[in-house]
Amino acid sequence: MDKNKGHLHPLTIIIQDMVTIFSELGFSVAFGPEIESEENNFDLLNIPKDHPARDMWDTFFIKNEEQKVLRTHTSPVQIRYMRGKQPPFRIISPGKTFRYEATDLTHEAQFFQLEGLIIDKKTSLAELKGTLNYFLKKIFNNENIETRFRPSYFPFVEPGFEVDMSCSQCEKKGCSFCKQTGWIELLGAGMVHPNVLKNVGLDPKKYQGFAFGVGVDRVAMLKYRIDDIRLLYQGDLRLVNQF
Ligand code: 2NM
Repeated sequence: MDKNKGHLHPLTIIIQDMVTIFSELGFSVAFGPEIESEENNFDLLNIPKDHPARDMWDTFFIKNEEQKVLRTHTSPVQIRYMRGKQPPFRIISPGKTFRYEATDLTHEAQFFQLEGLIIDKKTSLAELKGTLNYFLKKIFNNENIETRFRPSYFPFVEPGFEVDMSCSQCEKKGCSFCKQTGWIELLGAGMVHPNVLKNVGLDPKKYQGFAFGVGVDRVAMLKYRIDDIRLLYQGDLRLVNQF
């Protein structure tokens, strides 16, 4: 490739690849603002004010703007999409997200997330698992990838899971990427909580759904073997010219 011509950033490449994979599964792409109301970012997602669950997200608040935050996830995009529409829905929301965190090898205050959402009369954890398995095999270009669901807590889903992927580097033999465990924690997921459905005007007796969230930076780091997330945001030509 002619390095002088300019080219896409690795994060852009990954997001485009993810959009292609989910488009093939019938998902449309939804966007929303990076400055959000606390209502869309928290309340409607079943994360009430003064509830300890809110501490799961280290939040940037906008100065002199009552009840406005930098979105801590892209779920508020899905809240906006669901409100006032009739299911079935099948959407992904890729975008920038923000958390008030100290920066290190694996944390940045600004990063990218991609969340997915399906709402229909009938869905299942089997469909969630099938969707995530298909996605991971495609994005890592590796048919041997498996997933492992561990029960976990997110206020907006019930049941909720943390999803591990079998290590794409060592095929479960154990290596430095997976800290010798053979598994890599990669996604959060679950069945959408009835309160969230009610909050956007859907009847939880009529509709059900599942949702998942994945860190785009983390996928890029694993796929391209980048060991410091900060390299993705420094514009260093020695990194970006490799793509
Ligand atoms: C995750 C994990 C589990 C999620 C839930 C929703 C909504 F809006 F439907 F309630 N969107 N995304 C979700 C669920 C996100 O990320 C770790």
